[in-house]
Amino acid sequence: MMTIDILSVLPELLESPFSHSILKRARDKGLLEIRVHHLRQWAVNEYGQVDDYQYGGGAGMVMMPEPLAAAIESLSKERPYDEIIYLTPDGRRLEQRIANGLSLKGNLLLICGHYKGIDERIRDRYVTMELSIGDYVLSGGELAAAVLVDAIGRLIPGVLNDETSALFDSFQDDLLAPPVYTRPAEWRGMTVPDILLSGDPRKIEDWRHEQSLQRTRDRRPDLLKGE
Ligand code: 6GU
Repeated sequence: MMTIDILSVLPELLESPFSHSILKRARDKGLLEIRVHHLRQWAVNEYGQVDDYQYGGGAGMVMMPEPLAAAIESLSKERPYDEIIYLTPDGRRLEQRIANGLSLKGNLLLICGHYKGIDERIRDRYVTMELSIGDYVLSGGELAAAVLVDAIGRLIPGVLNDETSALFDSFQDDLLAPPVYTRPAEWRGMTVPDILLSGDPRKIEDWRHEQSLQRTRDRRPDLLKGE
């Protein structure tokens, strides 16, 4: 059983993403537990304050160290974390191999930043990994956390069955996935490639691989160069 705890000031944003489809199944099967914690539980005062002005001036608030430290320490007493991950646009860019690695861990704590981010000392003291989901700015870390949990959750052993196997995903072998078709065999004059109807598994496998290569060359040559 993998446990993912998430610290957030907007836990409402994280209610739906884990309650459907494959992540729902992972939770129902007891393979994944997700707990979302409201950072305000650890606020510094009765007003629920968790952020403050930044030293040195400038627009935007910074998440204070005390609530984050209290939350991290309190949750860490319940279960030791393999990684404490801060979602931030200046983190390492998430890619498939990182998700693969994280899917084999036991307990993860995700910290969603807001405003201008969290006090640097929390990063220095507690955070073991910093991840971004791409080179653009989101208004908070929650949607990034949802993306990360989805990418990890579906890889946990036992979550996917043969039909949904992750082995053939785009990126799993640094190639994009080939095109796919379903019925009808002819739709508005457009047909399905003959090979897919041939019933010859070898030929189909070769065709798919060739299509994957072609598609990757056309769209993402950087993947072939191992960039
Ligand atoms: Cl992890 N957080 C925010 N706020 N923006 C992002 C991001 C994370 N990754 C890409 N953009």
